[in-house]
Amino acid sequence: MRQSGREVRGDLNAVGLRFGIVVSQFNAFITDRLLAGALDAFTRAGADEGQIEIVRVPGSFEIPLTAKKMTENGRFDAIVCIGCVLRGETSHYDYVASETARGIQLAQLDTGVPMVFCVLTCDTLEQAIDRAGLKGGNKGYEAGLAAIEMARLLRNLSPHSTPVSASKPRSRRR
Ligand code: INI
Repeated sequence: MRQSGREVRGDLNAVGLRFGIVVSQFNAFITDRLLAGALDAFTRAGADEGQIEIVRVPGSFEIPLTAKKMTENGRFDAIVCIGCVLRGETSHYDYVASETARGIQLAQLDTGVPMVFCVLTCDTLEQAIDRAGLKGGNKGYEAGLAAIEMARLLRNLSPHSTPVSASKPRSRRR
């Protein structure tokens, strides 16, 4: 399809970017694997250890406040929020899952720092295992890539930057 105008996007180059990762210790069996996935994405994209800070919180509910606090001194280009909420017998799950999601969204809107939502919300442990790279894909890896892309995108959107992936002029179709 013919496009007009400039296209701005983020690439997947992590060189020179700084990342925060907030990890819930609740369901650590799952969240540790999501963390490993995110770190794998950063490393493959060219980041080294010095560009990444990992902060551990008790449960998913504590992620939003911590992520927001981490933005205060402008150290991070993006933050990955890692948790795993498993449905139990009561409505506790609903409160933790929805408030965590809402809090993370509010935190990124308030601060302008991209916060990637990597909080699994699953009915069973097996569903979480399937998403934490033990059998198939790892949502932590996907979250790492999303953090890199969003960090780059926001840099390219800033008023004084030259977009790295602005569309090349296309020849006119007749
Ligand atoms: N925290 C989680 O990250 N996952 C859960 O499944 C969970 N459940 O089921 O209770 C959970 N609860 C703890 C919560 O996140 C807070 O740490 C706690 O309520 C203290 O504020």
